[in-house]
Amino acid sequence: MEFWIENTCEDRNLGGVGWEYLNVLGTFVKFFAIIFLLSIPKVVLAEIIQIKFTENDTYSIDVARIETGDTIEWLPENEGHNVEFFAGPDMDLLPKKSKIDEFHSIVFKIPGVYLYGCTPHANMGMLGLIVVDNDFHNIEKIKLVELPRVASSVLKRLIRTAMSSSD
Ligand SMILES: [Cu+2]
Repeated sequence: MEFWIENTCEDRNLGGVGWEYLNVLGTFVKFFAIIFLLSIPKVVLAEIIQIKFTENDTYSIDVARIETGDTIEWLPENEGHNVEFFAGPDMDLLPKKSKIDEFHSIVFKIPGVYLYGCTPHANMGMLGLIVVDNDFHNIEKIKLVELPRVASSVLKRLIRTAMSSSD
């Protein structure tokens, strides 16, 4: 009788050790799974948005809403256009201007609103807005950018579009 009880206890102990081991292993697996899952979205969510120069002297996307780390590529699919920045969250550090008919690519790292246009056609309203991280902190400065009448009304429309889809 005594022997039988001892034996059961030993079995139970062994079983206990086994479960503990599995629990520790499970915790490790969960820990690394979480770390893994947390690290994925940052990589996957960095997007590339492509904007074309159209035959109507416009940009195919006039209001682009992106996140920090996203890239915008401008594709010179029609001739005679480029990209020049007029305003942004950091006025001392505006993205660089592109040459006419050249492919251009910029990674946006500072949240805020950017205004750009085509050097030869901005006055006619060939403008684009980029909103990074839904951040409108510098929108008043964007509104103050001086442009000729047609361009100025285009800018107002772009700002309305950007702000109406901001939620
Ligand atoms: Cu142009």
